Amino acid sequence: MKQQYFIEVHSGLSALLADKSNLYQGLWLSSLTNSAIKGIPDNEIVSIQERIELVREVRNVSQKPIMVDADTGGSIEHFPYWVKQFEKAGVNYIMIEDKCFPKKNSLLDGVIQELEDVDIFSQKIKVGKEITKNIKIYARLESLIAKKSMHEAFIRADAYIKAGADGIMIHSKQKVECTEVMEFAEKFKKEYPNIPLAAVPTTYILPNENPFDIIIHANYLLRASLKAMQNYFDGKNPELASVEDIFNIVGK
Ligand code: SPV
Ligand code: MG
Repeated sequence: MKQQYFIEVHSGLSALLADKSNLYQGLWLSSLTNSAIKGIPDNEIVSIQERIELVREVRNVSQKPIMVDADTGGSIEHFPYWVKQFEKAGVNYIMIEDKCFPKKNSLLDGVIQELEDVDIFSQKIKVGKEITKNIKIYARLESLIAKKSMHEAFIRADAYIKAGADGIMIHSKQKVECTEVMEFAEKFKKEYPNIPLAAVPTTYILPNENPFDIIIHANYLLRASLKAMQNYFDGKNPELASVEDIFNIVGK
């Protein structure tokens, strides 16, 4: 698989801009930014209906592949319903993370992160796969976020692949250095050369040469626009887009 970059979008407008960029092959519908634009924390308060509404908004303006960050995926009973609704809205990939509902954002410092039971999470993947032929389901490993071992991450990766996961994401919040995701990736690629592997380098920096198939810039557009709005309120005289810029992007 040729390496692909996905960029976070949180609105039709950000999706229009991302759609025109050659830097990115896909769109990431982040739970963090879908919550933040509503002014609320990233802990599964935003309803599934609202998440689906954003997918529709984005799909309306872009044909690029959409990967939805579906948090924990809810309960085993609810997950197939989510998958079906996301499929109808035009999603290509769903990523679910192996934390307990309601999850807390993985990049928070000073919180205890609870991992879901391996068998329950594997079952969630299985029921999700049974309901769709079109959507790829990626399992996101939170072992390193929860301060568990690399060995634990591999036990989980193996179980999730056996349950039918189409790809794996290894998450980490190492600062600047990326030794843990690189160690994981090198071993993973030897053991599972045909399973796509994704990374979300927010707090760490990946070298240009790296073994990941999908690299997700998970919050960059929201952070860029937040900084511009903060500068405006701080009186820093930021450069503003013109209203013609708006017309040119969204139409007249
Ligand atoms: C998100 O973008 O919502 C993510 C990635 O899940 S992170 O915030 O790094 O957990
Ligand atoms: Mg998220």
